[in-house]
Amino acid sequence: MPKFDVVIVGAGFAGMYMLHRVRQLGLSAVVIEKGSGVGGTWFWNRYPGARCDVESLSYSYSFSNELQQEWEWSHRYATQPEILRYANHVADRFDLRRDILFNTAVKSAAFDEKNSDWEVKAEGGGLFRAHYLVMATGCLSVPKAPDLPHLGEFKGRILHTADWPDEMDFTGLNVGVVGTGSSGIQSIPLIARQAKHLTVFQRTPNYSIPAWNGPLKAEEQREMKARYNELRDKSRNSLSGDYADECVVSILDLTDEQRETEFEKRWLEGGFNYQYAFIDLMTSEEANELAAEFVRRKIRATVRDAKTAELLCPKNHAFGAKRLCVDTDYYETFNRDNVSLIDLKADPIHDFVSDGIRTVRKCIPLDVLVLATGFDAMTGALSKIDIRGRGGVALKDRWRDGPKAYLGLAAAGFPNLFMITGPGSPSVLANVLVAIEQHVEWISGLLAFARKNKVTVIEADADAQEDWARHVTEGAAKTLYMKANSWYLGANVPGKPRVFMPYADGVSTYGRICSDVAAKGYDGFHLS
Ligand code: NA7
Repeated sequence: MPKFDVVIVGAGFAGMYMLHRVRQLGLSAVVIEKGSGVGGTWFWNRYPGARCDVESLSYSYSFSNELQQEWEWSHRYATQPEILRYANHVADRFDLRRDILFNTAVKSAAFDEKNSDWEVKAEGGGLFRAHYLVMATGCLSVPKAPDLPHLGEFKGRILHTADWPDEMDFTGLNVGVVGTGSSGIQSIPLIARQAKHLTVFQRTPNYSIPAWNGPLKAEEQREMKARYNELRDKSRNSLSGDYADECVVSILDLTDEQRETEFEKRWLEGGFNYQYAFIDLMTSEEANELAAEFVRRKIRATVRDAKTAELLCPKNHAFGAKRLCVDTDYYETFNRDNVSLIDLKADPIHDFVSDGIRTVRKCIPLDVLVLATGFDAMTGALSKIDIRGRGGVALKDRWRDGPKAYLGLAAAGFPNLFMITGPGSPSVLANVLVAIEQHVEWISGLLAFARKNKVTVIEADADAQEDWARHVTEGAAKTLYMKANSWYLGANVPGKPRVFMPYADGVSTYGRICSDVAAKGYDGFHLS
């Protein structure tokens, strides 16, 4: 059985950088990757319109100045193919592929208490041993199982946005899209341009801000790159991990006119800039409602049919409490003659027939059904692998009432195992590239410390983990994130415990805490 210092699961942005850092430490490593290429979420999510909702100059690695200077982004928000090209460029540039095993899914991992290492099993029988196991499995990598009544009766094509074929042409077809989160909102405008007819099945309308995407001018890119050190520092010292300006003014301190001017300015800047408009948007219901109503007015001004506009206006959850969407022509798409909207709250799906879908009120013929129904977020990929720690205890059993991980990085009872962007860390509330780099660098620091100090077993302390879980819950309780049935809370997966999973107090606070823990000799860990 091959033995490595480190087995890394997943060759997305987290796994690739972890491999690079581990090599720099002089440790042996293998990355085990289910897909046939690198890129993780950007490898799988190939649906039309898939693009990052963080600006590309920000959503990119900062660890190598040469890399960040040489790579040219074509657009403000890069498309999935461009991000995947970037991931491949990184893999080639740092010669990562020779230590990545593709087309191999990890099935289980068990801690061997006698030898203090991990035995990792792949589907198909491959066995690996490693002193450390790093889970770089991503927060949004396991599509949620479709929970639609009698879906099996439908004989047309069914696609999930997170498992998209290389080629898909909707010309002349009747298409249905279920789901109006980011994936639905990004794909609907492009599918509508091709399809004969597109029916959008909406359970909950979401807030979406225009991206105003466009080519990134060479001059602008040069200027930004010249300021990269400053911009990256600003990202690390922010709430969100982005270098966009986060306003520190309370919305309630402004006059109506000043407020309107600021909202309009932020709307025209586009994307998450709008969410960062005021310090209290995610903490004050009054502030949040003002921001929400501004978006609703924009929807009403865009969508010509007043009834459709009203259905598209979110009214039952706080602005930003479900992840904000960033779109190109989403609301405009509902002005097309070939697009219709079904409000599933008023007219739920009854069942499927061989050539269509029946809601309670009507039968809609479909050739293709697109499921944009989201993911078993944050814990899905970790629970899917049978991870056994001390005493053969399964991680998914330990997490039955909700995930607990010290700093969102390591779990008590699971020594020498680390999770990149695990539950309890900023992860999905942050620009995830910043969150990934911080975790990878912190874990690398710990591995270097362990080697220097002849530590062979690293394990989170159970009390430190409890305290951390309480701290994460208290941080979220102060916010309006608790005011929506979101995947942040596990509310999208039937039976999943309702626990707020990401760390809401911000990237800079979290980074400082992690640095303090390290400075105190890895306080909260047992090192032996
Ligand atoms: P999301 O944001 O979880 O959106 C999934 C959508 O699918 C959402 O509108 C759901 O409605 C809807 N949905 C899920 N199950 C059903 C069923 N059974 N019936 C009807 N509608 C359903 O996933 P995305 O892939 O769009 O985005 C995930 C993240 O990826 C995104 O935030 C970015 O960070 C990138 P609901 O709101 O639950 O009523």
